[in-house]
Amino acid sequence: MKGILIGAVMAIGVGGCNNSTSIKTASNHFPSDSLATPATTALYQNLLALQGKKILFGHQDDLAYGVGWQYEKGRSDVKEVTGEYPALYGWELGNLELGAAKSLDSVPFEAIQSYIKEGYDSGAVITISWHLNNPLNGKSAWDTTHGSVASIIPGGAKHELYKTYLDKLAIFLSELKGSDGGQIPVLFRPFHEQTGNWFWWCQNTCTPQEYTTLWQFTVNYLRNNKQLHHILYVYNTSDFENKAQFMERYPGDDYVDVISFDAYQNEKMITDSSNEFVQKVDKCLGMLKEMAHEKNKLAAFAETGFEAIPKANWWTNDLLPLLKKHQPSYVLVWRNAGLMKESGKMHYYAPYPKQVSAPDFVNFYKEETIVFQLKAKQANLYKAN
Ligand code: BMA
Repeated sequence: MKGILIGAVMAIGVGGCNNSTSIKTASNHFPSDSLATPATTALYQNLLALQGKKILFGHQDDLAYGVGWQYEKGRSDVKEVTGEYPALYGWELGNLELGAAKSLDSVPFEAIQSYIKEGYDSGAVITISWHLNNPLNGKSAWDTTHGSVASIIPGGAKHELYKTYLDKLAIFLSELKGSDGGQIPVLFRPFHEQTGNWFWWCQNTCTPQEYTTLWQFTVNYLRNNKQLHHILYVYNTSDFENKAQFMERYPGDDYVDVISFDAYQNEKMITDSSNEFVQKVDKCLGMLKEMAHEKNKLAAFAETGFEAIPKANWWTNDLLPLLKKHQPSYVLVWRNAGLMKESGKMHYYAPYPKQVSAPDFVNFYKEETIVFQLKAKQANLYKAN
């Protein structure tokens, strides 16, 4: 077992005797789901073995659209700049719970399913977010009505309605099959950024007990009632002050595989003498690494970016040193929506050809420690080692 894993890991250039401890450790650890499929277990263990050495680069909605284009087969802004696709694809399921044909970002769910298959077939990793509507009142994910979470946990007035949301999610997830016929493992990141105050599941609308009850109920329902065993669960906060705050709503090791947070750069965070984003993320990634190590979980920088990337060297000056120092398992930048009609603003987080940060992104891409699609494929992430 150990030998083959070394082979897989060496294929992307991180083998050698120094790694034997972490490789052995990784194959001794299992996903939180004791019935996880072999491919899901392999993915978890392979990512654990790579943690501390390689960082997968991910992009939200990468294959569906980019700046100035939509639904053109084979296109990807990341590929058009670097020559390669990302190693990780993020997809968003908001509106699935309503039985809609398209996501809240207007991507047809059938298309998302085939993009997920395409990503998996190419050896990349899939992660899913869900800005689901508030079952309490039918408003969006950004509604912050107090008591929303309380209303959907067992005993709550909207519990049965919430179960219908999960039923739809379960169908979508169960239909994810690769060309090899196997269920496609997904990193599912529900109820994200809960230390913030902008979603109906955030800390200002529910107690820690209600949040963990919702999380555990959700996982148990998908795992036990729906028999879905191809899911790795991603616990996620926004930026945080200390470990106690990060862990306040942690639902338990049996319900979580990846611990992560989201943080974005903006112009106001940069002055001549300081960079608030770098300082903040340095602190959070450092704490995250320690907690992941203590728990034998994966650590991830689940969402980041600088909207419209106005800083030409953002990739190698701001982001890369943070990644190299703290070595999370993966990093994902948000979607390339382009011009937003409502705000008139450009909304994108990966460069496109000729974008001001494109040359720097190529330098980032060339970094030995950063993984795009080809290195992910060589690592054979879904095969037991
Ligand atoms: C936000 C923005 C929104 C989008 C949402 C869910 O950060 O990108 O436009 O609807 O994520 O994907």
